[in-house]
Amino acid sequence: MAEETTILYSVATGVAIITLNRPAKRNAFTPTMLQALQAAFTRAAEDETVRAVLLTGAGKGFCAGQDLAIFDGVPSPARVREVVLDYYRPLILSLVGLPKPVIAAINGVAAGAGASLALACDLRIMAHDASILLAFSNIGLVPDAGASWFLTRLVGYSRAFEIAALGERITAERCLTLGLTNWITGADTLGEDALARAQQLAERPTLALGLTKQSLLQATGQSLDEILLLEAELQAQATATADHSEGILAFTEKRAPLFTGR
Ligand code: LHQ
Repeated sequence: MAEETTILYSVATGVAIITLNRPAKRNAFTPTMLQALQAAFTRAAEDETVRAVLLTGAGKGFCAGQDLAIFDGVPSPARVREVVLDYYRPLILSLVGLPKPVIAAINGVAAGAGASLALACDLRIMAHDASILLAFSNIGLVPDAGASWFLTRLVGYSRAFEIAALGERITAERCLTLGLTNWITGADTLGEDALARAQQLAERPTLALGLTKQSLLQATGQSLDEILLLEAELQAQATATADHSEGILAFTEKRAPLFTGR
């Protein structure tokens, strides 16, 4: 399969649908694919008609993480450091910096850096038979691509350690119990349900959601007063949006608001 087709991109009613598309390899990442995925995030960020992003995988898996076959054996520490810093770091930063809600529709196993990618999304919906697998320790590696950061925030240290150290598949049911996924649904209804959730998000006040993402992501790493100051700044920005004016008008007119994302 040509590299350029490893990431599919389409837009439907305000939702950018990004599909990891190397199904024969469970959508394992090659460097070119990582760059194409980052470009897709940038495209979704810049397109004003896009108000939510849906990320999913083609075929049986969501993403198997780094393609281990491309290294032709064990890569040098320098090469691994380079891949993690030059490809995964900007990818994850572009995902969390994307000022629109991103929902992962986890259609199969999300393993290694594929799990990291899923955990970096704002929301997750999983098929009943999907799973999350911190596969790193199974090959003697440590969590990367932000998995340590996201996992500890989502489930706390001890559960994060259990999941990372044992390298067992976490079923969708357990992900729901642990708070690793927001929703689960049938394998046959995942596409439809994920799109409905994304469309629901696309009808919300997009700019305010982007600012909300900023404050929530920073909240755990900063002091209360730092967050109080940040919230004041972000609130001032949100106040200047057309969606805020519409929200106030709709409230006074006792009707549902019609947000335009501006
Ligand atoms: C794969 C992969 C894969 C290549 C399935 N690579 N082919 C960053 C930077 C630098 C270095 C190191 O790491 C990192 C971060 C990481 O992501 S490290 C973690 C990498 N990922 C893994 O260790 C997961 C390895 N894969 C698996 O455990 C299983 O394949 C999973 C659980 C993902 C899927 O299991 P199944 O559904 O039973 O499928 P399968 O094992 O039969 O795989 C299907 C095909 O996909 C197969 O190819 P083949 O040609 O034999 O049909 C696999 O070789 C290939 N594949 N993962 N990561």
